[in-house]
Amino acid sequence: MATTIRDRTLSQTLTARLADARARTDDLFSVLRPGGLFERPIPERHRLIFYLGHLEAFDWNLLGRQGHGLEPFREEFDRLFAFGIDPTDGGLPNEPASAWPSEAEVRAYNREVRDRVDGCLAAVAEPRSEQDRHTLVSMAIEHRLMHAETLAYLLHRLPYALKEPRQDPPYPRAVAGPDARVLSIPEGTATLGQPRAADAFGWDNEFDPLVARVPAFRIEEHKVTNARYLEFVKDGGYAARALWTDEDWAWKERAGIRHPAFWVERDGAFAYRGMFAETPLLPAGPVYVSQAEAAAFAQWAGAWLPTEAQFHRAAYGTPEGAEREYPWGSEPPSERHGNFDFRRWDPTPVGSHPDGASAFGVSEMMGNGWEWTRTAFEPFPGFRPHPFYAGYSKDFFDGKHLVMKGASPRTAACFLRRSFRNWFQPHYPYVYAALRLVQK
Ligand code: AVJ
Ligand code: FE
Repeated sequence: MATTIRDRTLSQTLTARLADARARTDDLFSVLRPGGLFERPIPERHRLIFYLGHLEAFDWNLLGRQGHGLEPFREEFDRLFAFGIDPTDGGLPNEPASAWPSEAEVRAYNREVRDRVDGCLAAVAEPRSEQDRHTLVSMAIEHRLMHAETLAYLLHRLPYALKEPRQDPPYPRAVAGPDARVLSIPEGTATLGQPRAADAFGWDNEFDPLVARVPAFRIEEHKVTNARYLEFVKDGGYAARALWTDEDWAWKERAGIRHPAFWVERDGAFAYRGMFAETPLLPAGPVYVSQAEAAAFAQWAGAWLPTEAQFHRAAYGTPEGAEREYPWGSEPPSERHGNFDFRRWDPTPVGSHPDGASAFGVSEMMGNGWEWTRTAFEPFPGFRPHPFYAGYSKDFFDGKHLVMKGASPRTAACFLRRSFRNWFQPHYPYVYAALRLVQK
């Protein structure tokens, strides 16, 4: 087939999506007041200044240098800002703020990078196939949007005085309080992953498709709420050795954890640590916890966390056997389907989006908090590290990371595709991650 000029310039859609993603992350940094940029709000992560450089360095290393073979103009920054950190062994970074370049230097690098990356996007004659360019730019967009969420976890931990406050819209509408309904899911299949043939984008861990046979099981209609988790806390869940694995107990003891990281103890009661203000604990809100805490709660409740395949079956399966694209069907995700795509900073009461329910009636599987599974993050059969970014998944197939599915209020809509997989280590309590129970 003849190659036209049109084929060889990047599609308007991708260019517009990259511009949107940049606006999204620029807006996040504009939340910071002076001084905030050099803070390290989460001990296991870099100072925020790293992320300011990282988003552009990633695009430049990927599109400019790898994709287009361009020469570096500030190589030490390309390296300094190339990769984040995720220590699982308790060893924490401790370099001083003064070890980092100034904000002005990083912003100057960023401006230069954007100019050069935009030049690559506009290039008509370029060294890569149309398909490769699509993949490269999709990676840049999705990488940036993932950081729009992980940066929100970081900003969440900053003192309020270092942030310009923003306002969430009012809750969607009053709904009946969540009853603890348990739904029966009949035996059936669940397709994890996606086929390579599709011209749709996917990260390396989404291939090849894996069709799982899932025996019948029972799952709760709603995510576990703060009110219910409070019963666990009051019942001494954090002091009950038998509810925790050896590793989880050791971590919890070492870190002195006695309640979720999103709760603050005030005179013997708990308040919620919201993004921009402390508020009363929302009883019907989903509780956000680490996987270790989620697993201990499930033990206490005499239940399990779902497997990745059970989550899929409950979310996308139908009584007729066909699998859906989204829990609610094939309509593109919108506001009525759940709390996702940056519309809010904080969660809504569970059950606020009845239009997002799955065919089996499971509520809000997309949005309002990721959901922990008990499945270790591992490759599907046929996995190949992506040549453009070989470490994206492979470095985390270590038995020390667990799969999360769904979405949070700060998850971009593109990650609601069925095959998308997220993961974190079980001792990282800062993620917008909730849980839902499966009966034993
Ligand atoms: C897929 C969210 C686990 O933040 O560690 C960002 C995404 N990888 N830059 C992470 C990622 C490299 C990743 N998660
Ligand atoms: Fe990154």
